[in-house]
Amino acid sequence: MDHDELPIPIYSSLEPVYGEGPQLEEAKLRFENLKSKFLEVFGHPPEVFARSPGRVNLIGEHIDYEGYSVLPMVIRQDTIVAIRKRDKEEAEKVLQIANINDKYTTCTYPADPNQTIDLKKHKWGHYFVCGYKGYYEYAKSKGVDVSVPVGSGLSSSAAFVCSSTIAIMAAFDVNFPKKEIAQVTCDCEQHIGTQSGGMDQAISVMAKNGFAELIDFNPIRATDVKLPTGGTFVIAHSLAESQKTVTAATNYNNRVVECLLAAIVLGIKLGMKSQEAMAKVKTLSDVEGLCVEFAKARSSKDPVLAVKEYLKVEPYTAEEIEKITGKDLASILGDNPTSLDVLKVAKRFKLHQRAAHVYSEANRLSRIPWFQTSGTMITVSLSASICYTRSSFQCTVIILCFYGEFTWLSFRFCVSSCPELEELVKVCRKNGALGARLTGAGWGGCAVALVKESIVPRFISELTV
Ligand code: NG1
Ligand code: MG
Repeated sequence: MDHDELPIPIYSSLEPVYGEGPQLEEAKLRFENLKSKFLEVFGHPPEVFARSPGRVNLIGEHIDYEGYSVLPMVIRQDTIVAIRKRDKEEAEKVLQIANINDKYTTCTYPADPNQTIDLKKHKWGHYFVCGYKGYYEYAKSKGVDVSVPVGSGLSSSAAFVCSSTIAIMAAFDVNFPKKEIAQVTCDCEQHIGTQSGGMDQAISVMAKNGFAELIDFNPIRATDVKLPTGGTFVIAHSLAESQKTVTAATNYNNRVVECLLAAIVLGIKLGMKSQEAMAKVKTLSDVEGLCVEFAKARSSKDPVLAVKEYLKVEPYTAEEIEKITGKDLASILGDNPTSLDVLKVAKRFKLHQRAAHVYSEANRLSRIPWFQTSGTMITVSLSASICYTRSSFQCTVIILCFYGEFTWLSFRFCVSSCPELEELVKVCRKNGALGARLTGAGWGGCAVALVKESIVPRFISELTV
């Protein structure tokens, strides 16, 4: 059976997940701590544990929500959720969510899965409620106790949402194929107010030991990619926190909205009727086909050229877009409250830059020859250097290089809108990284560096403050 069709494994022991030796010992200790904290807070031991790993994205940034493939891999750091379903007799029908770290105070929510998450008041427990609501879109029952430890290293909201969803499923003794869980968790993290694309949840649920995964969307699919040996990806935290839910209106969701508007305007410029564009076009990948069709009459099928030709570089005002579409922006955005929040603060819309980024990043990914193989990576010899400087998304600049006979996927350079991360990337490069860049949404968080195995210990010690 296809890996993605398998149900999520519920382990009866930790060995298959953590292997053996110090890692397993460390994991056992975490589970023991979680168990005693649970007992201390709720007066009962947990019934089940669920774990979901965090991830690092190697290439394909800010394109998952536009329907394009990405290449993440999971990391060992994870989130563990312990759960117990309350007995029917137990009085209060509430969700109580506690954390092993006292910094995160216990949260209580109604047991009603139809509750609305209060996005104006951000609480860490909201992520659990995302999983809870998502589960109920699948199945029905009530009353849960939970204790959650903080993930270490590269923490991920998706790891929390996924482990919560899996724990809830396990507490209710149900299981689904991985690709269905991936879709449910992608959809339910949207309750937190970010219009995320689904990469993080998909890789957390569908990862396979020893591989990165090429993740495709619509429908979600994972293809194993074996990375070259001899190199190590080192992930380092810039210590700047990216508060994506707080800054969503100016940062993440702003990019999603700009991409949608770019897609609709481009669709119209390429010949679609305005009504048709607004009804059919949801992402830039929806318009790509149109660029190709339209380009038959022209010399190139490259959507980047269509962007150059039809979207002006100067940012658009709301009035300009409304004139092209014949509709006001709020109704184009379908009265989605998080998109309307974007409208409240955005003065201008960078349609050209966003579309150019998405098409060229997606193109770069698709041109990597090993993605054309259906199974694992093949060794390719590629003499060309693909160099691309990206400033169009104002969160990352990447140059990717492929060297001669042996392929090194090398992240050469990265600049971000966050000074701490820029600095960290420079430090990585100065200390011998073949390349380094930020990973994920940006505006804080982690950098990923590709380092030759032989220098890893020295590299890590240079980076440690
Ligand atoms: P991070 O960096 O984990 O917030 C976000 C999105 C991804 C993807 C990347 C950019 C969530 C949960 N994840 O990741 O879907 O769009 O940014 O490539 O919002
Ligand atoms: Mg996240």
